[in-house]
Amino acid sequence: MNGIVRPKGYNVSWHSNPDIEKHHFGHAHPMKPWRLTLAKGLIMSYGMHTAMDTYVSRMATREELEDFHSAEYMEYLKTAKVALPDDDNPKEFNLGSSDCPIFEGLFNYCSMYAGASIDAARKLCNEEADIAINWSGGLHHAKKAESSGFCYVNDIVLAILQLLRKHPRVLYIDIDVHHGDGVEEAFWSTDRVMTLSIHKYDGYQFFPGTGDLDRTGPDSEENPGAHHAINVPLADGIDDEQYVWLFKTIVGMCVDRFRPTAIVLQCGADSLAGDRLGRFNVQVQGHGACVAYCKSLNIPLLLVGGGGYTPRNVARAWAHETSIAIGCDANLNPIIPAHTPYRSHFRHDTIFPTLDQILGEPRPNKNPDKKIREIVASITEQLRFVNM
Ligand code: V1S
Ligand code: CA
Ligand code: ZN
Repeated sequence: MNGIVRPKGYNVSWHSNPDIEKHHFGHAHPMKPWRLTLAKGLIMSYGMHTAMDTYVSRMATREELEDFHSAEYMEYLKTAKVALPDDDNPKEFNLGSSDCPIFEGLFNYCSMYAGASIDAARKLCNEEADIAINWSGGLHHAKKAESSGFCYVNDIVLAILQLLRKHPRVLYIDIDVHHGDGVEEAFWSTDRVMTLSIHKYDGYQFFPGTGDLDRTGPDSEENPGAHHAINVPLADGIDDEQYVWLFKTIVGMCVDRFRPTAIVLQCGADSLAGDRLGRFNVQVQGHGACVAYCKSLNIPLLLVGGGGYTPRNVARAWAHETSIAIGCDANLNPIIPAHTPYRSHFRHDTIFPTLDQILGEPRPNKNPDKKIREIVASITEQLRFVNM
């Protein structure tokens, strides 16, 4: 066996629902809920589920969804008729675009991934889990009354609202290659949530076009949210060495200054090398090192998924990160077990497919070390204004 032992005195809860995986955004659409089936297959073939409390998540209720979303938007989402995407005739609430198509079972899909994040947050609040995981969540672009960028309901905001019932301060960290604009906007005016997103930013073109370094919160010093939004804009091709250094340095500073009592880490896997939409050169090891660092802080931790458009790499990263959560990463055999479902999807040039090696042409690294140090200097200065 692969040495999977349930960690003593340490609880990890895993929230998933096979019904989520069956939904289809459409043939050409990059978001494939089926990547969750691949991830689950890897997690279970390594036997990791035996070291966690596993829950089949339930659907969020309308009341729970309306903790953040408007009743009008939820009503429209529930009753919207399946239609071919049409970018020329924008529908209400941005539904029906090619980014956010209306597909069969849409409302159930949204209620299920949101229910899983809400349940996961409650496990942390009740101290029934030290780490709670929902790989189907992490849909960070959704707004109060608008879908955006493949996200319809913002499960992260709903989960943070649960955490705030018990926790005075929540740190939200977002390693998806895109800017976590929906979460940032939702908590823009509060000093109880600090948002930190690391993302590709080129001023305008790369979706969603926001997240510059000087976007730090409301301008008015009287607004409690001032200085509580942290944005780390990067260029193409950042590698593990730079990314992990930056992550640990900035997260370390935020934790020292803000003293969060809970952390939510959005683990969008489109920051990995070889992603269909992403532009970075981060490897499974570097992505996982961010999870390991958050775990080492010994603060209740919610892990959610997010983007990730090369399904075999998404599955690799989230399986590896599950192993970090339960503490068996050092003991795993990197060769993917022979009985893994859909094992042929993981094949590459070596004879045996492995968990940690991902394919993809390395992109030239356009992030000079000097620029990375300037980002850290700017955030160091910003954090001086956060009251301790
Ligand atoms: N980049 C990108 C991209 N690709 C698509 C797309 C491609 C084919 C389709 F059939 C449908 C959509 N859309 C985009 C981006 C949205 C990226 C969302 C990332 C989500 C996340 O990973 O952060 C979290 C889950 N949309 C755009 O760039 C907008 C357009 C401006 C260009 C693409 N067209 C299709 C829509 C309008
Ligand atoms: Ca991000
Ligand atoms: Zn993304």
